[in-house]
Parts: sequence; structure tokens; C-alpha cells
Amino acid sequence: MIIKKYVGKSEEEAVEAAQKELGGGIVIMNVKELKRKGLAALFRPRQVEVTAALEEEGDIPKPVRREAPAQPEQRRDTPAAEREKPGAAAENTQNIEKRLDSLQTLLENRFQQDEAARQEQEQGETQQSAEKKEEEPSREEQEREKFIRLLYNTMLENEVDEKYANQIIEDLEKNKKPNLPFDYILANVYQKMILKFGKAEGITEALQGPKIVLFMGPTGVGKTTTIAKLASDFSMGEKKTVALLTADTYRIAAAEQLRTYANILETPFRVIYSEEDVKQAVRDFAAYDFIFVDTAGHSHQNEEQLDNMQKLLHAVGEAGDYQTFLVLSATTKYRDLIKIASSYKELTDYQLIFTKLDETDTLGNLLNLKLYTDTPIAYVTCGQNVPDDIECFNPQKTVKQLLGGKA
Ligand SMILES: Nc1nc2c(ncn2[C@@H]2O[C@H](COP(=O)(O)OP(=O)(O)OP(=O)(O)O)[C@@H](O)[C@H]2O)c(=O)[nH]1
Ligand SMILES: [Mg+2]
Repeated sequence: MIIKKYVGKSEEEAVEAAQKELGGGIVIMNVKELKRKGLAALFRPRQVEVTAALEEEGDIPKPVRREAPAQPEQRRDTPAAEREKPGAAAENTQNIEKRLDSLQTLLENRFQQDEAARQEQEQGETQQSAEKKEEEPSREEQEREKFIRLLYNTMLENEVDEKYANQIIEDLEKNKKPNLPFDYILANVYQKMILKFGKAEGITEALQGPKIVLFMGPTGVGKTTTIAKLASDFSMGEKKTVALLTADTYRIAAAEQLRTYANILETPFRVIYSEEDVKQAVRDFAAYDFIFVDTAGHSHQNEEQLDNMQKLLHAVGEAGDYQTFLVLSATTKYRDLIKIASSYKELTDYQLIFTKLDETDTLGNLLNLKLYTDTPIAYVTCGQNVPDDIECFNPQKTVKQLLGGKA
């Protein structure tokens, strides 16, 4: 793997320079603004540094230069204004994770703590066995193995499926060379995990006519709230025209919930009862950019409900260009998520949205479900506030958390 830093007046310029030299297959691992001190800050233009990585078979690893740990003010949570909002253009990489350096510091601190504990234990052993250990030639290699095990255990603590954690480590072991520095190992695991998450296309406009966007998922995961957040982002933020439909006729309150949001956003709203209603609505809102369709929460075990969903999908497919999103809660048990995702996969292809990230500290299921379904995550939500608590899925941020960093 090649890891290099590039500097430009903007992030885009630095990324362009990286692509020019390393090609399109790079992964952006870190972005930071270079801080100038004193008078230089006044007279010189802003400079942004990106760290780009390129996987290359047989490449001789180059150690990454250790940066000073991030200043306390850089460690704060990403403010809402800086997060990549769902309506923003895909190329907007403005919010790529900025704190890989601090993650490394954190992991190294943890490693050193483990090391200190181990050394204390060693001191308690007999002089003879201590001397014998010091003579062991592979001491540094042993430390590296421990560092890799620390990364592995951190993934498991974050509920990454053992199977996937093993894959990541096995991949690392395959290309292992002697004397790999810790930061190279960390960067390699980090990059592999980002690649595993991939990139979702998210909601895209139709070439012609409105794009119908259907949201499905279990009860209470946040489908309606997520639709309200996205509708707000696209209509208020992106100035797109959005119409809202609901096929949730199981509960009166469900239709009212979306109607209320539609009133606030001043977008049209309609309840659809039949396949013909779907087609009529698409004809009526033909001039709109998007038609978002809410659905009733379904139990993946209820055949009748799944049958109704199948009919709705069929009607939507006949009515025009459409996309589907499966909304899942990050708080649902792994085994249940697998069953839910599988039963919806039988109905249609979809992209994933994960809700309620604010209600759990362990995000392993995001990676597990991405890999299990081979389906990218498009959006994540992290609170009840409409429209603020939603953002485009940011793999850098999640991977950092999975390796022990703070959100
Ligand atoms: N903490 C937290 N709560 C959320 C999030 N998204 C939605 N909620 C809450 O979850 C509850 C259910 O949200 P809804 O949008 O009604 O869920 P739904 O999937 O439409 O529910 P049904 O239509 O009944 O299937 C509400 O109290 C929301 O405020 C989130 O990201 N974090
Ligand atoms: Mg709902």
C-alpha cells in the first residue's frame, strides 16, 4: 500500500493532485487544514492536506509520518453544519474523517498501557526466565502481533462479526512484511475497512420524470421520521420538489404524522390505498423531482404484510423510475437484522439506512450488514430532531469508531 500526503488550496485540489499521481483507485484516509502560525496565517492562503492511500500488490510499505496528536478543539464532534447532508453532491468530501491521527494516538496509548501491565507481570517472574525472554529475537514481532490482536479485539468489542474481523486480519497477514511500523498496520486495517463499506449512491434524480423513493422496514425503526428529514434536506436544502405519499393505512396516526411534516414543508401529501392510487399519484406529481413513499412497519415474519409490500413494489415499478431503501435500527440484534435483511432481499434490491446511532455505542452491525447483504449504507440518523439528525454515511467516521476511536 502506498500512503502519501498532498497539499492544496482546497480539499478538492489536494484530492485532484493525489488522483493525478496515484490514479482513481485511491482511498482518502484523512483530511486536515494546515494551521499557520503568526503573521503567515494572515498573508498566506488556506492549505488543506489530504492523506491518500493506494493498495498495491507487492508494494514496499512506506511508514506514515506520525503527526502530533490533534489539538483538543479538533477533537470535538463534527458540527451539524460540517456534516455531509443527504442532499449534498456526492463529490462533496468536505466531511471526511479528520481524526485518524488521534485514533492512532489512542490505540498506541492503549497498547502502551497493555505493555506496561505486561512488563509489571514480567518483573514478578524469576530473573532467569526474564533474561531468557529478553534474548528472544522476535520481541518486536511479538509486539506487532499484540498490536494486531488489539485491533482485532477492539473490532469484536464493537460487535463486528468474528468472521469479518478474521477476514480483515487475514488480509493483513497475507501482505505482512517484517518490521512493519504500527502506523502502517493501523492505516492498512483502516483502509481495508473503508473499502469494505464501499460507497452508496444514495437518492439520485431520475433522467426523466420524478424519482419514486420507497422506504420500507420493521415497525418503529424511524421510517417516517427519516423521510421527513430527507424531504426537508431535498426540498429546503437542495431546492428540489418533493411529494410525499404514505401506504401506511394500518394506523390513522401514521398518515397524520407524515401529513404534519408535509404541511410544515409545504409539500403535497397523499394516502395511497391501492396499486391504482400509486399510479395516479405518479401521474399527478409528474412534474416533481421526487416522490417519497412511506410504508407501514412490517414484521419480516408476517407473510401477508410481505405480500402487500410485494404488490406495492410492483405498482411502483410500473409507475416509473424508483429506488428502495431498507431502514434498520442500529439497536436491533444482529441475528434479527440478518433475518429482516434477508426477507426484504427476497422482495427487492435496496440500499441501507441505519437509524438510532445515538442509542448505541457499538456499530459493528453496520459493517456486518453491509457485508452480509453486499448492500451499501446510504444514510445514517442519530437522533429524533427533524431535519438535523441525518447525514450521508461516512465510512471514515464509523471505521474510526470500530477501531476504538470516539464518534
Ligand atoms: N433516538 C433516535 N430516535 C429516532 C431516530 N429516528 C427516529 N427515532 C424515533 O423513533 C420513533 C419511531 O419513529 P417513526 O419515524 O415513527 O418510525 P416508523 O418506522 O415510521 O414507525 P412505524 O411507522 O410505526 O413502523 C420516534 O419516536 C422517532 O422520533 C434516531 O435516529 N434516533
Ligand atoms: Mg411510520
